[in-house]
Amino acid sequence: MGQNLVEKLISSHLVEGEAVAGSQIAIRIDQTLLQDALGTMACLQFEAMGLTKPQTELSVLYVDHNTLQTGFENADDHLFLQTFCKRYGLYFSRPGNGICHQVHLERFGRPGRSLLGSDSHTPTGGGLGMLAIGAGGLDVAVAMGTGSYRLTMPGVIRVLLKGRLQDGCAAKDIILEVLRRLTVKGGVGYAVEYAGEGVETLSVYERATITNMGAELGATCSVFPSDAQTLRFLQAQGREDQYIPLTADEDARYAKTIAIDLSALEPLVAAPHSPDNVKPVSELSHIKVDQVCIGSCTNSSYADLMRAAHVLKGRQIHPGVSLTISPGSRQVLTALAENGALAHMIQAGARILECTCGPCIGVGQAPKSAGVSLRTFNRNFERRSGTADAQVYLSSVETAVATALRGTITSLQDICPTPQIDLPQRFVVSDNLLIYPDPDPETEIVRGTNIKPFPMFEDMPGNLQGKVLIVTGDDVTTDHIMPGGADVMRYRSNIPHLSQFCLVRCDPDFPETAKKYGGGIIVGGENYGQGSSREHAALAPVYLGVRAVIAKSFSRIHKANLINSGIFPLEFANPADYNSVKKLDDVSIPDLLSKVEQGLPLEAQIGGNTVPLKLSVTPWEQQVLLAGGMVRFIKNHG
Ligand code: MIC
Ligand code: SF4
Repeated sequence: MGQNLVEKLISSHLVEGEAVAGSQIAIRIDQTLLQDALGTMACLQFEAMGLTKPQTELSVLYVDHNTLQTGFENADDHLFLQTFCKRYGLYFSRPGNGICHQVHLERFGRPGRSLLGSDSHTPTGGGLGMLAIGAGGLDVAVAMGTGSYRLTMPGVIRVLLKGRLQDGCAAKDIILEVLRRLTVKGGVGYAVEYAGEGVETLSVYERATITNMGAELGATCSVFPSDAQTLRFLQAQGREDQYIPLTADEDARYAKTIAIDLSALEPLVAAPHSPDNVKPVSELSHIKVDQVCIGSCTNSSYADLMRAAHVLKGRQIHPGVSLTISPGSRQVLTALAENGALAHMIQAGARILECTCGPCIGVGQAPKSAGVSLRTFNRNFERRSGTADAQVYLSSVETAVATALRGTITSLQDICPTPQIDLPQRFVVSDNLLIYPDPDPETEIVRGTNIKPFPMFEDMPGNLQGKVLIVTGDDVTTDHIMPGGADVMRYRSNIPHLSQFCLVRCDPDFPETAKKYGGGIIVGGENYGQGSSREHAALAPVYLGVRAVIAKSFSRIHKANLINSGIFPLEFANPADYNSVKKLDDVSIPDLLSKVEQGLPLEAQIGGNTVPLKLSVTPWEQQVLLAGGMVRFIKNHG
């Protein structure tokens, strides 16, 4: 029997286990990606685990999230990261060089290679035929130090693309259609593989938009074949020698297949407050928009911004709209500056921002009160923009630029034909904001006062007792658990301070309640912890004394982060029991540790009821939990 592309990529990296869906495997990691918002903590953990040398082909650390520098904290973190890279031999991408996923695609992405990144949108690399997976910073630190990563072999969903996109439609509409059909939970436990004749009509940039937002499906990764489009992209980057063709076998099998006729797609948007709340643009044309933001790791490539510039040329944005454009990388910005496209944007009234995440993570450009913002980003979770009552819609660049001109949600078909953009034969490749590895073990790592050592937590008690500190609803995101935004993000290397913001978006009293009762447990609904890979959403709760979360189900990355932090991710054996739990109920889980060790059934007493629980973890994860988290585990076992 033949193999699908995901199976091929995994088999060629397998170091433990069998590439059969559901089984526990370990894979070799060729490349790692860290970004500043998770990287500082990951570096502290790398040191705390006693690791000393990257075992990967290449490891890169990007400064792209925390670049606002409203105080000394971010700049201190940058220096810490730069000196860490120097000491241990990592590439360091300086602030201003661009958003990690865009720069990685341009400079390091390579078909057939594996990449583990401490950012949930690392699967962007799948657009280049990579096995690219997102994880928490700690998992990336371990992969960097040991060269391998453990995961559950995903099942594979095939998305068969037929036909070709019509005028006004874009790659973003393809992934929005997939989200509409599968929802934000639909990819959990799966990888998504794109196939069919429609694939060859999509450039690497368009493919990367699609694989990027596979994160919103909860999928382990998404991947496209490596073909003539891949070669063309690598040529433009001066890296054609790294091309290899990759495709699934004809008789490959899939867990399921969904087919999308590209010719029948219409422009779509994700309405507030979830990327799967997808609606046709045609239904929303009455909505007046205050702000349009073009950028983020989903839609800030050369092709995206050139299309925007062509449409803006000689036109003026609507007086009621503020249009921001954040180029994905310095390479993109340089190309736009050189060919004059930047001038068209500026003259049309666009506000040009730095090549960083910026508004996507609530760092600047918060909309006005109850403002409507249409963004080419990947997440529109409530409050993520920085304005509590803002209404954020997600769309393609085509729809965004048309909307900026009209002032209401508009399809580009109503303004002009979609401009066709060709890649330059060769981009101007300049790596002068990339510091190449040149390890020097004598380098002093400079730690600013905001950088607190990685906290080592207390031993897990044999019997877990306490209060239910909060009961959340379904689909709670890590943005709820540990908010982004400039005010909070600059404390990413300071868990004690950060813990004061923990879960305040669900319950402003959460940190106080946790302190008052000396910790306790969190109760969650379905898909608890979806979204970002930030392990701070586990480290802050554990700092506040939370040692178990009981939920109906968990998202993949957050569950791994809980385990790494020594928090038990327990599930209701009967999801209906969730309904009877109330805030401040007494909870006890007697003999938790010994029962887990002996594989005995688990149950909790919650508010006088007996509630059967499940712990679905691998034998390795069980050991990590029993050791009190990954840092202790690695320290003890090497
Ligand atoms: C995000 O988009 O939410 C982030 C900020 O890039 C996160 C990473 C982080 O929280 O540091 C992600 O996607 O994993
Ligand atoms: Fe940055 Fe936004 Fe992409 Fe996260 S989703 S990496 S914040 S641009």
